[in-house]
Amino acid sequence: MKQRTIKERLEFEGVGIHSGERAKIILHPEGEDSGVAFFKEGVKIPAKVDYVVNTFHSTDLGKDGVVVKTVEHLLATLHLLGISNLTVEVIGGDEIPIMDGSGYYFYRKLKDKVVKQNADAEVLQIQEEVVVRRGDAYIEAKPCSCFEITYEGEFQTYFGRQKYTFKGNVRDIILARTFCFEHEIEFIRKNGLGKGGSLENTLVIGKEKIYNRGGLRYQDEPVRHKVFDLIGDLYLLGASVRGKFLSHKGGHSLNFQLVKALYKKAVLV
Ligand code: 3BW
Ligand code: ZN
Repeated sequence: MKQRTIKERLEFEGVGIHSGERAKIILHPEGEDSGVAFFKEGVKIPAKVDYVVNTFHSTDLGKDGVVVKTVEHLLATLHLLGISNLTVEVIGGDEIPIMDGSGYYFYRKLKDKVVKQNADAEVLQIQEEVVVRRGDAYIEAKPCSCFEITYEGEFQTYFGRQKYTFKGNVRDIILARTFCFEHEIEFIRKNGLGKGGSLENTLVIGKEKIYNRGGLRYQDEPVRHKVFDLIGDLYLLGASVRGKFLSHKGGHSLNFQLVKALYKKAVLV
């Protein structure tokens, strides 16, 4: 696989789900071997595991006191498109716009702008099984020349148990929105988060119903979104990944643990 960037700069604008602030991001093409990075207030933050500063309800990166929040959905879209060289300039707020809560807006604008470069892309291949755990949650990564991700969720309300396996078709996950449970909202807001969260960008799940008019985009939308999140967090390895993944009730912190563990063990192909 060749390295990829974009043909020309692209802009997105919108509210941050946690900060509630409007921000603009400008995606700039970059040359071979540049990698993906964020740029804000003169500081360049590589999209790599070493720069993770928070994994509570989002994945945030930081360096030299500058923070860029909620990078996971944009990174997932870049990972799915194999875009390896690009800088994301963040203007205004300190958070990537949530758009409609899925990767759809990013994907739609980016997909026709992708260009191949000459150098071969780095691909991270899982060489031996790695498992990370926290309480009853775990994520397994196994060797495979494929890229396959299964997510198993046990949701208290409405959805119950759900399991979904992604086998590479972007359409199966790109529309899946972020979600939260009605009973979580108070706690999230008390923590100063979710200020930009609304039915416009989040699937809000009640005990017996979905609050969003229009309902679900997939019958198992939450677990598909969880797969999407993991694809984004895995891109913090700094390269596309090959392997078979199973996440049982995982989230950003466990994803982060996995990425740290893989960083040591995986081998570049
Ligand atoms: C709630 C939950 C999250 C809101 C406040 C009020 C409303 C709507 C939203 C985000 C990992 C999947 C969900 N990360 C904001 C965020 C929020 C995510 C975390 C998760 O997609 O599990 O990428 O604020 S949790 Cl009405
Ligand atoms: Zn998400």
